[in-house]
Amino acid sequence: MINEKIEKALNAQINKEFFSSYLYLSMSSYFESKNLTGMAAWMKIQADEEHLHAMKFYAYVIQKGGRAILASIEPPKSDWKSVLDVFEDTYTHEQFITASIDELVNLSLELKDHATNNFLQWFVTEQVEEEANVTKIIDDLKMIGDNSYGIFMLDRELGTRQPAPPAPAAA
Ligand code: OFO
Repeated sequence: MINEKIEKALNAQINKEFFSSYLYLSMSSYFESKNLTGMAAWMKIQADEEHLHAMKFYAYVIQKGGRAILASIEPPKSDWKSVLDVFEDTYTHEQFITASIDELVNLSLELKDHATNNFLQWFVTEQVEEEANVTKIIDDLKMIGDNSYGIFMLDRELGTRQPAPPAPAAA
């Protein structure tokens, strides 16, 4: 049995996670267009992970006896001024997602929904990692500035990213 309020909020989060996947795929496509294949691969893995996040929420709603409702996904941005601009947008978006997860946690506490609170803790931890990863890339990019060799080397490094092992269906 799932509380109606939490069901609605979790469904909204499913949409946000799918949007995240769409946004990062759009960023990957932007990098492809700039021949930055390592960064494109990094963003593609990021997009795939966001898809898994959406599916984790989807599975949880169903497991709790609720109904997962799929809403339309907003078209993401498709152009950026620079590589730094892309990663700064990524960071801003992750902060938005962190705030959204925090609101879900607050709601679960308000409703004394311990199962959902427990489920959400995986995402609380994940967001710390997501923000830290992007912050590191932004710091590197600020150090590199306009140096094209630096961008070339960072592209190579980001291209070595491996997909994370699949997240369990329920935390
Ligand atoms: Fe789903 O963590 Fe990023 O958005």
